[in-house]
Amino acid sequence: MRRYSLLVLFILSQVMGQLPSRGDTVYFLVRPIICSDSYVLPLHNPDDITHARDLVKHHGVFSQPIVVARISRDVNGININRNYCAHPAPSWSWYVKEFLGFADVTAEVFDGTPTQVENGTFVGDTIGFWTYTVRAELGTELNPWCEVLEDDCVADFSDLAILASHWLEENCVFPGWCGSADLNVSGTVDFIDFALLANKYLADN
Ligand SMILES: [Ca+2]
Ligand SMILES: [Ca+2]
Repeated sequence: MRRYSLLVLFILSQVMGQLPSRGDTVYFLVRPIICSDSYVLPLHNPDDITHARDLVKHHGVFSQPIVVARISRDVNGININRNYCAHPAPSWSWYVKEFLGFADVTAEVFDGTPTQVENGTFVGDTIGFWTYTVRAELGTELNPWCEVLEDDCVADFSDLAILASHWLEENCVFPGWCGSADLNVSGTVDFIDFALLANKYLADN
């Protein structure tokens, strides 16, 4: 029995060790020298985080400055990936799904910009933008709701009023997303957005 328990503990520790825990994620901002547009890079591995901090420290002039990552255009809920070069930071309709590594060079097919991903000029699912690198650390508690909710990071009736004023609007697009009422950047303001706001309201109040 004792041997069985130890085996279970061992397997659990191995599985847990391979899963990035929520507290391990550190968010970084990837942008060019002039902040024209940007995207959010979540990192879990301590070595990757150290390298990203070195890039910030040396203002991007460091080895392997290019971020190679797989992206997804299937946003589920509120998107952590926003353009923090603008204020308030508008949500992109895509995000970094998987960090693949840092590189000195990438193939031309991976070069582009966040804006080109958004407008469909860049159609691939792997990015390695040549003139973009890690320029700032955003911390571990990045809260995208703060960019959406009226006046503060808390869901209240003023936010509900905004959602109601855009109710059932269609053709919501970047950067406005129908006055930020299209919370999940799906293109329409509907019950899914209402459910997202309702859940946030229950969590905040
Ligand atoms: Ca509010
Ligand atoms: Ca929506």
